[in-house]
Amino acid sequence: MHRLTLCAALPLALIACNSSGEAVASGDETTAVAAISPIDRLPFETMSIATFAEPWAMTFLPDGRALVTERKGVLKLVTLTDNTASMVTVSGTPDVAYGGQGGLGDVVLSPDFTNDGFVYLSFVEKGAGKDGGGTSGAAVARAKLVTAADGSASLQGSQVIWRQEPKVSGKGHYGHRIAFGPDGMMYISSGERQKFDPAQDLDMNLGKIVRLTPTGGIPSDNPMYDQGRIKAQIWSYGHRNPLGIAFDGAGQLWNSEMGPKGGDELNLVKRNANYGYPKVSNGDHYDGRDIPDHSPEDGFVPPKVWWNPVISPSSLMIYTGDLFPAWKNSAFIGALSGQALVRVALDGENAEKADNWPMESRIREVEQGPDGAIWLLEDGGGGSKGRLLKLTPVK
Ligand SMILES: [Ca+2]
Ligand SMILES: [Ca+2]
Repeated sequence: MHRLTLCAALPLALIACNSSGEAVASGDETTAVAAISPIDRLPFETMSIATFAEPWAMTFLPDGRALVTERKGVLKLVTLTDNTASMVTVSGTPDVAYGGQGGLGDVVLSPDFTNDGFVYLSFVEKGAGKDGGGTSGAAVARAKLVTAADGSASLQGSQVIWRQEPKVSGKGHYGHRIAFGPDGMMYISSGERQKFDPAQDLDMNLGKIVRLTPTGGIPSDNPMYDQGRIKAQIWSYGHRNPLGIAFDGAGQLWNSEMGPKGGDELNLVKRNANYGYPKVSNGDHYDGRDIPDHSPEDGFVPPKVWWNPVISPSSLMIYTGDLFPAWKNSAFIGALSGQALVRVALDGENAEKADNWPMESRIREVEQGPDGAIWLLEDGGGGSKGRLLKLTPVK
């Protein structure tokens, strides 16, 4: 068993995680800190605020309420008061194709939400024809969030403004996280749908990060703007399943990515850059086939940080709050198989693994709250609910 796995799986053992997430023995293994639970050692207090059915994403409104998506297609508007929650279901959400990794996905606000009221949702839809011909793909819709005096809420004027093309078989690797940049443009992470080569095929928008205007148009400064409708969307390529995208305080775009076996990644995303999948990866295919590692001068951009064994990064948040001052400009990554909250310290274009805190459940989403608290959504599923967790400094 690898030491990192041991650290997560045997939290009561006499083991502590050092800054790289590796396990280190803590003195005499027969007499040391056996009574201390790992939760007591975490540098934050964790409160369970609410539960959801397979929650996937959340975002905060300017008034402190939150929107939470549930994968079967439900959007909740959540009012948070003194560490309790009440919620209503928002009507008018798109029909989603639920199954496998598919369903309702990300939710983000328009950069001008206070004035325009637009929210953006990603979701999976079936292909055309009877039962979609067995195909599906991610899409992004924009709609106006309207809240009424009686507390009800609806999405109005919903329009699909982007789609994965082509729709293909299978129900995995949709990606479909959304982030707005300081340039006002919308970036969408698009997974390669477990089809490998599309990540290198510039006539498909699978395995890419695409950059669009807030209405789904093509910005004229995209790298392949004049090379046809699909190429024109592409900002970066050679991605596998990019499940997190976020901008840092300097306006740089980062993405966390589920790579192949031994190859989960945090990338600094640059315009027109090729991140290599499936031609190169520091991991290898799950069926055992080799993938050449990144090497200098191979033409592919290597990750800033990678994980072996994998953590299964679900989400990415770059912290700008004041509640945890030591973690400003750190990247926070939710880990699914890793069952952890992972911190990576960012310094300009460099990144370094910093912490790997065991959370004892699959973490699907990481979000920063208005007051700088860190919020997590557990994955749930398999009959269990996913909790909404609020992390605050230890008093
Ligand atoms: Ca979010
Ligand atoms: Ca490799």
